[in-house]
Amino acid sequence: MARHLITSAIPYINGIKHLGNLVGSQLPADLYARYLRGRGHEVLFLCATDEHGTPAELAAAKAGMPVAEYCAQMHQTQAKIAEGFAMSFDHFGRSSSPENHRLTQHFAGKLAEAGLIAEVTESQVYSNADGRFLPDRYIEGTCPECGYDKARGDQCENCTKQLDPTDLIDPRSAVSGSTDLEVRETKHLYLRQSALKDNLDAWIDSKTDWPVLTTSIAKKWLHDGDGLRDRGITRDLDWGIPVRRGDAEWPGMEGKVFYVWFDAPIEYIACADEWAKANGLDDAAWQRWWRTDMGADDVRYTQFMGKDNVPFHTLSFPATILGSGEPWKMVDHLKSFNYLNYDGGQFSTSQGRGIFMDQALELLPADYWRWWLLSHAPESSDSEFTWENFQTSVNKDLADVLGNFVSRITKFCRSKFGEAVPDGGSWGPAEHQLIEELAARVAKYEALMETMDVRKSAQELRAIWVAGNEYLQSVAPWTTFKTDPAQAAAQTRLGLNLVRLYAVLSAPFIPGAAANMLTGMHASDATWPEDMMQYLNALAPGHAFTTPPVLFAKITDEERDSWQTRFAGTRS
Ligand code: B3M
Ligand code: ZN
Repeated sequence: MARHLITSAIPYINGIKHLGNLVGSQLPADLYARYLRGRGHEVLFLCATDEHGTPAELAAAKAGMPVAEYCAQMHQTQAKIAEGFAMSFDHFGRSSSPENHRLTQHFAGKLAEAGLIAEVTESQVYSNADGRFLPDRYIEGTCPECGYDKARGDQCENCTKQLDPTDLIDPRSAVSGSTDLEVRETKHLYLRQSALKDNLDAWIDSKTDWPVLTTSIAKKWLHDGDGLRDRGITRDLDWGIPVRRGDAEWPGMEGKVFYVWFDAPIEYIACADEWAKANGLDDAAWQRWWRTDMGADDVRYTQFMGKDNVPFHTLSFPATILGSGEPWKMVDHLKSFNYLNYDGGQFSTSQGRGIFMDQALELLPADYWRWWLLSHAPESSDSEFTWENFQTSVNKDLADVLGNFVSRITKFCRSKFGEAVPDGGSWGPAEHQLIEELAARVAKYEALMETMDVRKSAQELRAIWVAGNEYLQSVAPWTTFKTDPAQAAAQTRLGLNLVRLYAVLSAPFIPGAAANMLTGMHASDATWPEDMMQYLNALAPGHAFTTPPVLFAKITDEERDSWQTRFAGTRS
């Protein structure tokens, strides 16, 4: 048994996330957490809302609410939707928590002690029309790197380049659209990341098992000219974590807050502290996950995120941790994702294009979405959601293959033997061949899940379902029954045991259906299979079950067409 710390990129508070956000972070993280728990490992799976910075301020202003109130409300909303998608977080925290305030100020203090903070008087864009400085998302313009014309002041969404507002070409205020901008002086703190370049380089080089997508982005920004230039970690904003040096005031920085990307990853740590407090545990309980001097040395830490978040996790956050000189756990594996596109274009929060998490749950239960998203995860390249593809995948994989298998075997048993595992007969070559095939496939499935090959894992799981279906089709207990009821009983016994096996193996992908299958089989023991022969004998003759209701309804062509039309435009 090992200990696994898992974090998902923490979603911005500024609205409900779309399915593209979900598949790039929370969902695969949940898949991995559920799998590892299923294998008997100790898991701490954390996520939170990312509540500071300009996105929060702008969204609250749009909603006409005080920002603290907006965040509290939106946190509840996001927590509820995450629950709807069956996210098995051990804690869903808030980056605005007192724990994160304390820890962020602590890190700033340590970095200052180490000489890694510079106080810089810099030129910042000031909007005369708005009467304020325009940091980050308060300003938009053209990306100097790739020419994208809706780049934000903090990052270009198109090419992932981290930006400063003054880098933008043809800048305009995101608040008023005004181009009456001027550059004024203001004092800010800079994290001297460049001083840590060699450390970071060596650290990234040591991560030989990282996906190419992760290392290539990290290396690109590390070596690409100004990739690792020192970055401002404070802002002229009202909402955020006040700039302090540990417990002490920071002279000259009154009224300023830390930059959201400085405090957001620190929330991964603070969230563990929140988790401990929420569960009445002491500091040692969370520090054993995060402090290598408190036992976190044997923790394996995996992060999940979309590719645009990679630079912050491979450079900025590690710079914060390394620079502190303290024994904090650093990430072991960083799984990143490309983008999911929507029906010929991009999912877009700002434009309301695509399907959002709340809308998805209004149409169908979480398992339908989880299965499609994970089996089409944008791993090696961007992938695309189309309603046709979604319909095909749900109807074939979930309804025809898995759902049909479960319903066929349980209904057949009920009609011929009653709702209990039947006795009699014995297993012959067909059964032994199936059991052998399953043992080999499950081993492959495990290997793919260990390495977080999400799509391939889904394919293997599907092949495991197909194997059972093909077995049932070829031995046809309904035909056998006419001539040899004892043999049909043996075949049915294996089929019923397969339902339990499928429930346990499928739970990381489709936890809802898996739970229904286990309940139907009255199976209280959901431990992972070790010995396949033994496992498929676990539900012994006489063991009662209840024929489960239909697991997955097919999506009709009418439904598909009406949804496609309904989601063709943009959300207001
Ligand atoms: N909130 C960006 C996002 O939601 C950002 C991630 C923070 S991870 C520390 O995509
Ligand atoms: Zn760009």
